[in-house]
Amino acid sequence: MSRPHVLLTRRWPLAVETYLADRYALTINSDDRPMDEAALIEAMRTHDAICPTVSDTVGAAVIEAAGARARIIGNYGVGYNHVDVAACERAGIALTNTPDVLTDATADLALTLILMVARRAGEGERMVRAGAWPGWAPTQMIGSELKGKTLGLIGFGRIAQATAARAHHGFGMRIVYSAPRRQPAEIEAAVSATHEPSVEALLAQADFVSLHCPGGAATHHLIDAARLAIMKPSAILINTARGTVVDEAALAAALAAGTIAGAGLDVYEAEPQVNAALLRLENVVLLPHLGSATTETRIAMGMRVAANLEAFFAGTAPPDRVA
Ligand code: 8YV
Repeated sequence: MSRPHVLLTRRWPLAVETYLADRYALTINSDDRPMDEAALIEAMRTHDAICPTVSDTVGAAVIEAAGARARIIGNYGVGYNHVDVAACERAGIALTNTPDVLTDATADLALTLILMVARRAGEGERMVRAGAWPGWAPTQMIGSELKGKTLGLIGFGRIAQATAARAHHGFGMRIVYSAPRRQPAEIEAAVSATHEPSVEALLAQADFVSLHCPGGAATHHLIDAARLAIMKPSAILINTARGTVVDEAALAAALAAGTIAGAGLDVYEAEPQVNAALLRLENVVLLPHLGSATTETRIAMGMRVAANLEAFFAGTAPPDRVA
């Protein structure tokens, strides 16, 4: 039997590319630039599996392309809001993701942002690099401490729980979360978390708010002008989830007006574009979607896709099937 044809829409870590090339007829988009719709449709017709990333839009036109040969979409990433799940279901195409393996890296990045914003690290680094540091002063660039502060988590899945563990056990923060589903008592107890059913009530009490819900229609602009207005003027908003969860224009206005004190963002509404008003503000730290960007995690993500493909082509259930 000929080997299944597999497409990677971007360059992956070499170790994973080599692993896949040993097992499949592998096509790699060596340009390493997002493929357009026409290229993705053509790939659906010529491959048995396509493996996209968050930088690809895999909509119904791609999934339901006439003459599609692909039977599985092995997404490289845990979030799959860039793939039309309903179209996969209609077309009977399997969709898999890569949970677990990026939990620690993403939680580490949430803490990186919390600390950077709280201690004004981006602002300080810009000042030093600009040659504008006048020297140490008792009142210079004063930030805030984490100990005893309340971290409000929106969403309480794997990444939120790992963020809570770091914040609670490492930094002495109090944990409150809001999520559609309350977690079992032992999961709450592990980080002394309190469940707060109302997002508004959570926003009103949190010193730091960190977003850990999925993207997509259900969470679009969950944080909007009205909800930003409920937050404390000293509060800091962190987003390592999906850019669409926050109304970026409303956030920029809230940061400029002092409605909240600061923000740390790793994700944006229209990546790689960043709202121009945010770029002008000092009290926001802006990272280029680095959540899972460690050597260990990016290899593990690729191997997780490989495990899903292997199961699928062996005729068994892929472990991470989401549609
Ligand atoms: C990935 C992410 O790098 O996995 C996710 O959902 O947001 C990132 O950590 C990206 O999605 C890869 O497709």
